[in-house]
Amino acid sequence: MQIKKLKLLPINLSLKQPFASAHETMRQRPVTLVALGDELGNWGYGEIEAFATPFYTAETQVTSCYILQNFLWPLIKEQEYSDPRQLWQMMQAVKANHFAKAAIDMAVWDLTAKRLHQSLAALLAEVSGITGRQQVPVGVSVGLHDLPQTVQAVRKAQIAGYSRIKIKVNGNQDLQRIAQLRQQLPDFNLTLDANGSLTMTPTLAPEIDRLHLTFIEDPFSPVAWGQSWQLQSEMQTPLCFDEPIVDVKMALDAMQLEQCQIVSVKLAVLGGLTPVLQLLQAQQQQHFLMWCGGMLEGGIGRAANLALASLSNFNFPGDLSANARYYDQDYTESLTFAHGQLLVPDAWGLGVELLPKYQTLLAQQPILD
Ligand code: OSB
Ligand code: MG
Repeated sequence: MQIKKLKLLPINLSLKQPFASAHETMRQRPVTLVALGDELGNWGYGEIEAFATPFYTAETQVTSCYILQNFLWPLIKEQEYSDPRQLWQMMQAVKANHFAKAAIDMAVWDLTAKRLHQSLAALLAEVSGITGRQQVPVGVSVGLHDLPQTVQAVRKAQIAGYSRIKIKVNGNQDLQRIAQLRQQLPDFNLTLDANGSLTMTPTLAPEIDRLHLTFIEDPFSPVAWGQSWQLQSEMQTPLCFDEPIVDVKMALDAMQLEQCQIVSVKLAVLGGLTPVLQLLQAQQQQHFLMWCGGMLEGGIGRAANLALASLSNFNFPGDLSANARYYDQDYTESLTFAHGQLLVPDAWGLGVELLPKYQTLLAQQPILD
């Protein structure tokens, strides 16, 4: 097999409502659709998940597109391959730039599954040897709000059937809002994401424990490993790493050094489906819990996350909400969501079609050298 053609289509999605975290408030979600064409005329799709700004990660949409087109594409163009993992290996001559690599890797896996007349979910189950699921229970991530708005958002998510609700918090004093929320709504599967905004104090562990969380994500900055170990050793609540998990080694080190008990896996942050498959393989030896994180994906990125999260080794409902939770108008058809579960498509590849408007726009894009 050979990849012969590359097209890029920038798409700016408008969020239904601003999404605020300790890092920034997002109103728009720019993504770039990456289309790769093979020697038989098939196309596979990937999505660049970097943000417009470098506040969450160093890469941005502009830098990812630049690296993809000028450095990654020449490494894989017209190279003979029989397995997507070979092309991923060829891209490793370029340092970091995981979002750019992930977009290509996603498109190559989509293309490969299409050529094999399989869904991507079925192909991933086959290559990993892990049982796949046809329906995946999913969670929701609620941005920063005041208490009444948080209560309302949680109630709405409960009605929609989400089986795990994550709430963003900003700073130690914001834990009081969650304690008040817990008084009103004591019984649901709650996690918090502090995006590194907490400070270690002698009372932090009991303050978190009394919230009865399933786990707490990223209390401290990604470099504050000593603090995470200390907090975890004082606290019953499991600690989960998201932002520090930028590659397979980091995930394994975090577990081995007892920094956390759970990892949030984002295929875009790790650099594609290929490194996540490596992590799943390592999980067979070094048992640990993981789940599928989210990055406010557009239609293609969300479908790739779902294919991955369909593997039964993902131990908690992922941040993989329905397309309509974020966007009135996504650029693909929506995944089927009912009773807090997403249905894994069984069409070939990612299993979602671009909406006609975007098919037309993509057709008008030049084929890049
Ligand atoms: O920290 O998990 C995060 C969104 C953008 C960047 C980082 C994060 C998030 C979310 C939302 O929490 C996840 C989602 O629902 O897509
Ligand atoms: Mg997070």
